[in-house]
Amino acid sequence: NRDSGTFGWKRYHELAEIEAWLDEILATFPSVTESFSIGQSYEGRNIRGIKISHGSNKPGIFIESNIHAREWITSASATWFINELLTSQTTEVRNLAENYDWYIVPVFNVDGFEYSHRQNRLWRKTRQPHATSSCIGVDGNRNFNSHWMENNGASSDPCSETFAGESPWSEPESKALSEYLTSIKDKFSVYLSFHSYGQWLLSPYGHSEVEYPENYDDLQEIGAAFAGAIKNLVYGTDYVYGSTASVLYVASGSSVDWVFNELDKKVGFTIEFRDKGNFGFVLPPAQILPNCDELMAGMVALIDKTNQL
Ligand code: ING
Ligand code: ZN
Repeated sequence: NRDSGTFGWKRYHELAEIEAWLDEILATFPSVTESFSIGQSYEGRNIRGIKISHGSNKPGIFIESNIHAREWITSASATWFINELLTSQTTEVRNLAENYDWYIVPVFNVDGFEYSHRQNRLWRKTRQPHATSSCIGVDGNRNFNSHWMENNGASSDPCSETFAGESPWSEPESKALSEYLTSIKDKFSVYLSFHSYGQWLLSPYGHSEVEYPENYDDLQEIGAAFAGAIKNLVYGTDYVYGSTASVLYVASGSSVDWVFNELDKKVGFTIEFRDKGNFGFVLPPAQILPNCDELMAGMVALIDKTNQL
């Protein structure tokens, strides 16, 4: 059941299609799914999520996807993953589906995502205007209140792609997510943020390349399991793992760092999906399903290893 109905994963879908599909899924699996809302975006759109649960109080896993508008592979993969949790009959996936409470937000930056479909394919930020500049939007992944703007890990220039915002939580989207996550903080233990591109599994911290979490060795073991499982698939794709600042660059005020530091979570990762720059953000639709296969293999290994530690 890789490609069901008129939705499917052979092309990218816009927000209205994703929401219609989500409603269909909720109507088809009413006993194990629940709709939730993070809140409203700057332009007034509802930021929607789906909870998948086969019973009360299983350990929770939260997936935030498409915080950056142009990273379309993230919502394509998140919707595929939702579909797998609900329809796959393989033991590995059934175990994932039935032993955890899943909270999945397939398109977090709804305004930016819509803009990337209609106006500018390579738009990254939110869509709130700025009082003293004609440039629009904030990097949602720099707007969280954890080491905000420290160590040059974000920009104070409204025209920059990594503009951190006027203040932490200046964006209604990040503020709403922080409040929602706080309200369910006892219900989840793993936080994942989907991005593209580069084929990395990034752990905290982003804000510093000299500081490391006290459980960094554990996070590295999880990273090795994740990358190994993906490498073993027929595609042989390489993923590199390590802390965000050491593998990629210093980035302050990210969602994962905030969840890790302020909500006291021990397992938080950013997954940077395909590719390594050949197509970059404009990943061809033919690579959606291969990327999804890698996500599932990596996810099974990540959860397995997390449980062993
Ligand atoms: N990369 C992420 C970014 O926000 C990142 C990298 C991950 C930064 C985790 C901070 C924390 O820049 C992309 N491609 O957006
Ligand atoms: Zn991103």
